[in-house]
Amino acid sequence: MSMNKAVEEWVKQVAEHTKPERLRWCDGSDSEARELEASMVESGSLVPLDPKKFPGSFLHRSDPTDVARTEHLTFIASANRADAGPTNNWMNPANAEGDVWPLFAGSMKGRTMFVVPYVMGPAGSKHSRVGVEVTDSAYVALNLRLMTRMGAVALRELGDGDRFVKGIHSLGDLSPERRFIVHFPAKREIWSIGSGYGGNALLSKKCHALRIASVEGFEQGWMAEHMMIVGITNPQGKKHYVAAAFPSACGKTNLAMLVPNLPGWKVETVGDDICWMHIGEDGRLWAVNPEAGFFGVAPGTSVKTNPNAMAALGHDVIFTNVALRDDLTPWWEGMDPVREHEQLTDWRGSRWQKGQSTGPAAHPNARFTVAARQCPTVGASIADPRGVPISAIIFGGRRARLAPLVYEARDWNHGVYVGATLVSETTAAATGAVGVPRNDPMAMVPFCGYNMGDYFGHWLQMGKRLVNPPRIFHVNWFRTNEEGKFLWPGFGDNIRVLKWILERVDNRAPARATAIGNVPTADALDLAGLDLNVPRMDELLAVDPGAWLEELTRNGAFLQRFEDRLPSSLQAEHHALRDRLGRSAS
Ligand code: GTP
Ligand code: SPV
Ligand code: MN
Repeated sequence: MSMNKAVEEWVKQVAEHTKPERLRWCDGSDSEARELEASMVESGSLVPLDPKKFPGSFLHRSDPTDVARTEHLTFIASANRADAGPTNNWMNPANAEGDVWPLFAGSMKGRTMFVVPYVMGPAGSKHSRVGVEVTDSAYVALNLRLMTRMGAVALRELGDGDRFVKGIHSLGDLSPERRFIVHFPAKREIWSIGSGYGGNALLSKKCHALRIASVEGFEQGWMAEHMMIVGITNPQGKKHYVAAAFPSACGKTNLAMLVPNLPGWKVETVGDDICWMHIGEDGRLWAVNPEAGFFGVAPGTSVKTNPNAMAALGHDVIFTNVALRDDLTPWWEGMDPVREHEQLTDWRGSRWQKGQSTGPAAHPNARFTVAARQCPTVGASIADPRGVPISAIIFGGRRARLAPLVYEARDWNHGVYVGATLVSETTAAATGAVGVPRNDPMAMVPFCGYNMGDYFGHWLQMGKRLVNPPRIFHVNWFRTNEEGKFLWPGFGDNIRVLKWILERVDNRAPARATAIGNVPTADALDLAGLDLNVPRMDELLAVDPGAWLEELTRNGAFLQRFEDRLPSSLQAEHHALRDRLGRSAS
């Protein structure tokens, strides 16, 4: 493998401090992967699945105290606290040097240090970026090989340049007391110690492609977003691409792989989690998926809800924290019913039986890692260096009440307000309470590497530069009735909502203007073949001005936290909404 001077120099420095026993440059080859898998099987950190039913696939159990992102241990180390903003934990860079760097001293003793070069984005695209993660976790190296374009290809892309994001990762002693994920936006560097799980450890994903890239995008005039990307073709053959931002575990992967419950519609999966967007020469917004694989939520994934994901999971998959059947196949809640008296091994490795054991068999944030090319709906556009043109942007969250199934923002600035005031109930993707509503602008609160007041300003600026800005919508698949049952069938039936959205884009669908935006008229949604009665649809599409005024108050308090960094036009949107709600409530 061709070496790069700047990378070599940096790797040497890190090794001098972390003191690994061995150094291994990962080339991304099959033989390398087989070798790493074999050594992990031997050490017990990978369990091979049935080689006939799940060839090339493994189960990994992470430490039980290390099963989700830990937002309270994630920091932005910018020179000024104000540049991290009120939604980030800030760490003085000097304190990072003094308190966190010493934790890396000798942290790789007796271990192998893997040097993992990767490209985010299609090879040869001017939008792509190179990163190098050094890690003492073979699990991380194997995951990065599935999630990114990893190995020799990245060093080729970098050439003899020195512009790469530096990621230093060590498992340390896995103690939450000594766990830190620290980002240095100015020097494009990430330090992560004490966790081997997901977004804490696969530094290409949230740390590089969102926190560092969001800063780079702010400086260079593009956007790094927590969005899936999907192409949708209607029965007449007209295709639109859509990007959607939902908070963690709120439905991006499922929407990206949807199997439409309407005849004649086709779906192409481009990305399921991260989206980098640039203004093209035509003045439109173009999107690339920087990743090359999926790290998807397992529970709830089934042949019924997401057949494309299930088809992708047949071979060469790393499952993390799922349950294991005695025939060495994976299982999780929502996959298929367990047989009567069936005993499983749960995510911790203990025997488990439905109704007899406490807690779920799979961890609620159990995940699968799989290369994107294994998904039947992934097409050629994922590798297109130009990306795909975006016709609509969708924000959404989990709201048991209030937010209607779908509404359309009045224009770009109002859409930015809708994104900035996104509220969603928390999920198992991060540690902490589940089901608590929180403000999560653009689904980026855990992932924006700078002050979100400036981030809102960046969105507004991007809108000004766009010739034909995408229309902006808000969806909510998660309204429930008094018994807590979902009112909307979701999954494949979400195509009905996407159909209306794309007809709005083409100026062909009716809507009723409300204070919060445009809502489908009673007959505008295609509900053919769906058994939903009129009162239920009315409830799903209702806008209650009194309840929205309460929401407005809550959002007003949230936006105030940005003080003088809050753009005045967002403040103006807030007041305009207050006036419209006031008029419709009286
Ligand atoms: P991250 O990878 O954490 O960013 O999550 P994500 O946004 O990709 O979420 P994902 O699609 O994996 O969905 C998370 C959970 O929500 C799964 O358990 C899904 O089964 C469930 N879910 C997804 N779409 C729907 C829907 O339309 N209706 C309902 N009721 N549940 C859904
Ligand atoms: C998320 O939490 O939004 C994820 C999973 O996509 S992780 O990579 O662990 O952050
Ligand atoms: Mn995510």
